[in-house]
Amino acid sequence: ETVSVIGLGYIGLPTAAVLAARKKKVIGVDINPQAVETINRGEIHIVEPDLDIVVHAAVSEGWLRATTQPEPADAFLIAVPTPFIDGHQPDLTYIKAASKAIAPVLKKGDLVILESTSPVGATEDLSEWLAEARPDLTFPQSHGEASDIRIAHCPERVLPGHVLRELVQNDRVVGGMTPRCSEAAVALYKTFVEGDCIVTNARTAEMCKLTENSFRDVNIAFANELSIICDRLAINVWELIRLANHHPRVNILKPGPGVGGHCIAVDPWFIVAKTPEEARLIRTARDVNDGKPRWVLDKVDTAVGKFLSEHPSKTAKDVTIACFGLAFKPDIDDLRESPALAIAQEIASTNPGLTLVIEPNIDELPAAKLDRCELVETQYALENADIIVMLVDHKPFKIIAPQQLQGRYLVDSRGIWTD
Ligand code: SAJ
Repeated sequence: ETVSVIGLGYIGLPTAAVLAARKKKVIGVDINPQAVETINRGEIHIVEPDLDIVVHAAVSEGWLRATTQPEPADAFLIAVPTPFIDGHQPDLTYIKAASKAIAPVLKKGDLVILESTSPVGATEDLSEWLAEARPDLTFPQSHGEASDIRIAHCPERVLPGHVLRELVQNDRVVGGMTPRCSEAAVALYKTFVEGDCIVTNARTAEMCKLTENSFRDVNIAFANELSIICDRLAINVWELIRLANHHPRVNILKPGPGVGGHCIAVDPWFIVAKTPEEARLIRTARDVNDGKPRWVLDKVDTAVGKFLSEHPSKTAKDVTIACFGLAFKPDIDDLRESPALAIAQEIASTNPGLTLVIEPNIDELPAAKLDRCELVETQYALENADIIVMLVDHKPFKIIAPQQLQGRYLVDSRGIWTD
């Protein structure tokens, strides 16, 4: 049995490698020729702990091979991006392109699984696109259990940084377009998933993934809103949350500078786009979280104002601001959709003085809008900054002693120093 994984990114590549490690013949397909070359050399183009070792072994033992052109296989696993476009509408272009690419090589009996996080109905759309391209084959929407091709949606739910472990250990929701489609998909996942494979239909599986990330977004929004309320009421929100969480049925998440990454800040919009009238809380949570970076920036402005009023001999040009952290969450190097990065960029472009950036997980600054910044070590920033803006609670920042912060003006969006 050959499995083809379409899209060799943060989900597709680890999945391909794990399948190959279970001695499945895997053909990885990606439109990016550099990624394909890198993988065929046994190397990787993304950052994920231990993935390099697994990919290297899979390629050198001959179980995994990458290509830009789809080839025949028995199962196709689609793991391509589903971003949103203007107005927060889901963009299914990559799924459509993947379906057009695999349609010519499909044969009777094949299984197609959509893993990409998708709005409700996308699996049915995929099936339609395949049916349009292959009128000689039958598909579940018209032929049910008798169809030539089986189609299912099985969303991935792995946490970046723990992908290899979570791919194997997490339970999987398997939503077939028919019960036999689910059965075929479960059989494939059982080759590497140690968690349960729970069967449902495709629409419920789509909604399930969106629900999980919306649940987290709403809960983070609650924490972020509390932090703004407490600031207004002169209450330490970190202490407040600690106290409230002593209640056996209360578990409040952590406020921060906003919500980043490519999932939690995106997926709730897929629900809002389908049901704008009904999804009121989900939309508001997005607004609260998206508004948090602006609130942090206002706090920075206030701190600068205070510094200047207490140092009358200085002007705005003399103020050095240090931004601690750029990544979208602690202890990773991923800057995509990072509120910390957005805040640092805004400070860099508006601060007439010096802006310092401390990000222990990267070696050089991304070019965009940070050209007026300096990437420096923690110690240098602590000695030279007037205003310290805590944006990401990376481990090395947590051990900074309170006396090293003395006399500095702090904006601590993560509560690691004001806890
Ligand atoms: N954040 C807070 N406060 C918290 C927790 C998180 O401000 O208490 C922020 C983080 O700093 C970050 C953002 O939220 O900016 C998202 O981080 P995260 O760790 O919650 O999630 P992701 O985006 O790394 O991964 C999520 C996971 N989903 C859930 O936990 C429900 C993961 O399991 C999914 O597979 C992934 O989205 C995905 O691909 O959808």
